[in-house]
Amino acid sequence: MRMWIASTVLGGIILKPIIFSGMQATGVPSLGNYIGAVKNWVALQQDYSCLFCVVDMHSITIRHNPTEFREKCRELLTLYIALGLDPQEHIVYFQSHVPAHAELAWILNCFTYMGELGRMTQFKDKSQKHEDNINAGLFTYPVLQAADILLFDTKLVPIGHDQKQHLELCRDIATRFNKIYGDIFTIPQDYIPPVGAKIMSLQEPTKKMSKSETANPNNVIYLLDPPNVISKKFKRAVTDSFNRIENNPEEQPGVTNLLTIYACATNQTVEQAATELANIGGYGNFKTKVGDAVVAMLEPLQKRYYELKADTAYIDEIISNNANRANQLAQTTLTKVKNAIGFIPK
Ligand code: AQP
Repeated sequence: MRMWIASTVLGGIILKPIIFSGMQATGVPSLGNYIGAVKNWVALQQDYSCLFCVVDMHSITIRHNPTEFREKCRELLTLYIALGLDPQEHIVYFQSHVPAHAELAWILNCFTYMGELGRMTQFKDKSQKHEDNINAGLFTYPVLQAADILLFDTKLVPIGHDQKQHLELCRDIATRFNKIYGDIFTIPQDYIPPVGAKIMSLQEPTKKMSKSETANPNNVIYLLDPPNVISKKFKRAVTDSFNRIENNPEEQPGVTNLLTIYACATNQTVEQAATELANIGGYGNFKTKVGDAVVAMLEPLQKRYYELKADTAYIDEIISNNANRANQLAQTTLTKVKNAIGFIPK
């Protein structure tokens, strides 16, 4: 099965539609990254051929210590596998191991307008967050993201709400390119999970939970937080003075966020979770219950992570083998694009 994706696509017969998704190595992934992204990727592996990328090239719009960055990248790839992504049947790899990402990004830069990039809310938010380092990479970030997706004839891109605007831009770039050169790119669609597409900060529940948050670690549950730390963070989570457990994002953002987390951790709808917890007896008990559910969900995944981390030979083999498969697959679209533009073949 190892070459399944490569052989079916390179042979021109696509048995299953392709999914591409990625995550930046900007910190230990958060509970938001798991619920909003990876948990869904795991489920989607059944019906799609998937590429799951550690987008290390995207990650360098902020500065890192090289040794720590290397560790973060490896940690994220190992976590992908511990969380349930399958590197045999699908492809799990580092973006920087596939030069075609950067090549296609440059080409797509020439088909993207400054005005379009200037409208991206993530660029505006991150420019405010990193005022001393508003680099061109941050500005053209969505173009590299478009290249990631379009390189593999991707049909479906699982994303959280925060990435919707970028995917729309990707579709616009692909459509523009296709209008000039014919049917080169597959136009991708988004997949937004029905629950948990935006998990909020525990202390400031009107803001998204983000893994690179460092100002106050109580805002974020990191996937490798030990159980006692997870419980403590939930106990400190901000709620309100209504003293009722309801799905009411406008008036009760903190409670609604905890309810959503509980629903995702116990595989129920938010309404089912609200009914179950309505009479739990106060916010203290409610927060303990949510903490316990998250610990129960994460503990086996953490155990698996530490086992895999210790097996360095196995992880090395996956890194090399999966990079080869991704490189092989990436050439099909890149060659089509280069030919369409008029570059002379090697
Ligand atoms: N809070 C969230 N709730 C649901 N989904 C989320 N995602 C991120 N935060 C939440 C989804 O996780 C995937 C990977 O995201 P990313 O690392 O590429 O970048 P991001 O969206 O900027 O995530 P972070 O955690 O906020 O990273 P930093 O702090 O580095 O900016 C995406 O599918 C995203 O929607």
